[in-house]
Amino acid sequence: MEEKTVYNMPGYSWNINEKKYQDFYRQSIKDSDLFWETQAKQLVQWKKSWTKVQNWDFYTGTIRWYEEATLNVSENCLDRHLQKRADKIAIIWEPDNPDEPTRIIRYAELHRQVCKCASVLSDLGVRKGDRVCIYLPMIPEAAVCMLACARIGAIHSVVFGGFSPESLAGRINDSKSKILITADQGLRGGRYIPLKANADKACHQTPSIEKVLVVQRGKQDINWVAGRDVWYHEQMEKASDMYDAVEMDAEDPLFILYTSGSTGKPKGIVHSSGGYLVYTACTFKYVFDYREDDVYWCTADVGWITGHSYIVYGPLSTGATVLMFEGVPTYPDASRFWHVVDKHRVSVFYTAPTAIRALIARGNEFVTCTDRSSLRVLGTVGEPINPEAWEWYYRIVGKQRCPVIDTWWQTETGGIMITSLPGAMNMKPGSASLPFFGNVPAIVDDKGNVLQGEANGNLVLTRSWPGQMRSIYGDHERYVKMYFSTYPGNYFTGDGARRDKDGFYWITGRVDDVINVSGHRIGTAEVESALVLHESVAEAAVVGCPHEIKGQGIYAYVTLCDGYEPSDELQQTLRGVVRKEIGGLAVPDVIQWANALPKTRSGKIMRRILRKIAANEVESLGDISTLADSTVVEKLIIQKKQQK
Ligand code: 6R9
Repeated sequence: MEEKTVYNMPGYSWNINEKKYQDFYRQSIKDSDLFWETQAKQLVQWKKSWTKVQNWDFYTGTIRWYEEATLNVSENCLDRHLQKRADKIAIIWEPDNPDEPTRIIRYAELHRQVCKCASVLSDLGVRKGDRVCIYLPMIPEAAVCMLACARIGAIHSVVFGGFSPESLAGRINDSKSKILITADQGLRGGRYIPLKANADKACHQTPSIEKVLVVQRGKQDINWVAGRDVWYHEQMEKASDMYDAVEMDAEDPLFILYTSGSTGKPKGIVHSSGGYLVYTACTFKYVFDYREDDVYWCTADVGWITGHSYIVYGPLSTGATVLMFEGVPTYPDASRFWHVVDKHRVSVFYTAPTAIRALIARGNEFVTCTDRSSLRVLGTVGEPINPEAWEWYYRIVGKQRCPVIDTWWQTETGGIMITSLPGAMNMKPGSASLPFFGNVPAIVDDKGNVLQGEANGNLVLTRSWPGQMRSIYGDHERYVKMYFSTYPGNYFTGDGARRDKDGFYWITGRVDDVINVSGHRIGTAEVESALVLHESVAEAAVVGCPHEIKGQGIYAYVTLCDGYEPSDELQQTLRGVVRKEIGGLAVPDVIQWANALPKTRSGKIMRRILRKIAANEVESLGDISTLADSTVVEKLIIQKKQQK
C-alpha cells in the first residue's frame, strides 16, 4: 500500500509535542508501574491506596490493577469537583428537535440528581453488586442512572435503545438484572422509539426483573403494569438528596456491556472500577488535549462503549463540560452537527467515519454555511476511516486548523489504545498512528510469530493496561479462550493491521466473523441464527460487504426449504425476523437466494468465497479446489446477476 500524505500540525501550543510523546512513551514502557502509579495519583481520588500497581497474567486471563485500593467512581465524577467546579456545566443536553429547549446541568445539580437517583434505586432494593439494566435514549438521565449505580456499587448494563425486546431480554437474563430503567419513549430524527413497549415485551421473559423504573421523555400513552412499574420523576421528587458513596475495591466491576463476538450470543464485557477510571481519565486528557474551558462533544450513544468511556466516565471524572445529543446528524437537515457546534461553541468534537460519510453525501454547503471557529480538535472512532472521509473532515469541517485524531480501541479495551495525539505526531489519513502510553501492540502472523518492522498481520497487545476488560460475565473460560488462546501470552484483538516504516499502525478491519456496520459490531452468527428461525430457511450464511456509507453492509445468503419459493415478500419477512430478534441495525442489506452454499468436504461453509462474491470480486476467488462441489460457486455468481 502506498503511503498517503503526511500533514504537519498547525501551529498551536499543544499539551504534548513530539519530543514529549517520545519521552513519555519510553518512560511508560520502561517503568510501567511508575507511569501508572503517577497517573492514578494525579487523575483519581482514592479512599485507600494500592499495595501493587499491576498483577496480571495473559495465560490465565487474570488481570488486576491497583490491588487492594478502594474508591468510588461516582464520587470521582462528582463530589470531588464540587469545591472548584460546582457551578461549572457538566452536561449540555441538546434535544432531537432544535426548537425544544437545551438542558444545562451543572456539577452541583448533577451531584444532587445522582444522589437522589441512588436513593431511589436503593429504596427499590438495589444493593452493591446487583445488576441494573439501563435501556434509555440519549437523555441526561442515562448518565445520572449510570453514576447512581456506581455510587451504590451496583453494576450497570446499558442496552442500546435500538435493540429489540428479544435482545434486551437476552441481556437482562444473562446478567440477571434486578431493575430495568427505561423511558416511555425515545426520539430520534423526529421519530418515536417505543422503548417502554419494547421493555414490556422483554419483561415477559425476564424473571429476574422486580421493578421497571420509567423516565418520562414524551407524552405518549403507555401501558402500565401496576406493582412493577414506577415513574422516575415521582420517585426522584421525594427521594433524599444525600447518599454516601459506597467504598469499592479497585477490582469490583463497574459495569457490564454486551458486544458481539465471532461466535454465539453477545458476551457481557466486564470492566473494573479503579483501572477503568484511571485509563479513561488518562486517555481523555491526553488524546483530546483537554483544557478546562473546553466544550467537548462525543456523538456516540451511551449504549456503546464510546458513550460509557468518553461521554460519561472519562470526561466527568476530569471535570469537563460534555455535550450530549439526542438526535441524528441529518435532522432536521445535514447542518445539524455544525449548528450545534456553533450554538454551544464546541471545541472538541468526536464522531464516527460513518457519520462523516453520510454528511459528505449531502454536500459541502451544509457545512460551509456554519462558522465552526470554536473547533480545536476533531476525533474519529469505530472503524477505519477512508482517506477521502479523513480529508473532508480535515479540510471542510476543520478548515485545516484542527488535527484529526483517529482513535483505535474496542469495547474490551475500555479506552483508546492506538491513536494520534494532537501536536505530538504527524497525521497520516487512514492510520490510527501510534500506541498510547503504556501500550505495546505487536503484529503476528497466523502461526503467532511476532513480525518486526514493516509488517502486515494480526494485531495483538503484548501487555496489560488498566482499562482492560476483566472477564466475560458468568463465563471466564470463554474470556480466556476468546482473547488469550489464539496467540498465547498475548491479548488478541480480532483485528488485522499493518505497520509502516515509521511504526504507524493501519487497522485493516476484523479478521474474525464480526461485521462492523456503521461502527457497530454485529456477529455473523447472530444474524444467521435469527434467519434460520424462520420456517422457510434451511440454511443461512452471512458476510460483510463494502458499503459506501456504513463501511460494511450485511450480506446474507439464504437457502430455502423445499416447498418455499424466493419472493420479495419473503425477503421482507426475513428482514422482519432479524429486526425482531436483534434490532434494526442487524437487518441484512442484501438477501441473496442460494440453491446451495460453498462448503469444504468436512461441511464447513467457505465464507472467504461468499465475501468475494458479495464484494463483486469474482476474478480473485482464490483456491476453490477444496470445495465439496465447486459448481456451487458458479451458480451463486449467476444467481447474483439474475437477482439484480
Ligand atoms: C470503540 C469501538 C471495536 C472494533 C475494533 C475495530 C473497529 C474501532 C477503529 C476501528 C479502525 C479505528 N475500530 N475504532 N478500526 N480504526 N479508529 O468502536 O468499540 O464497538 O467494540 O468496536 O471497531 O475493528 O475491533 P467496538
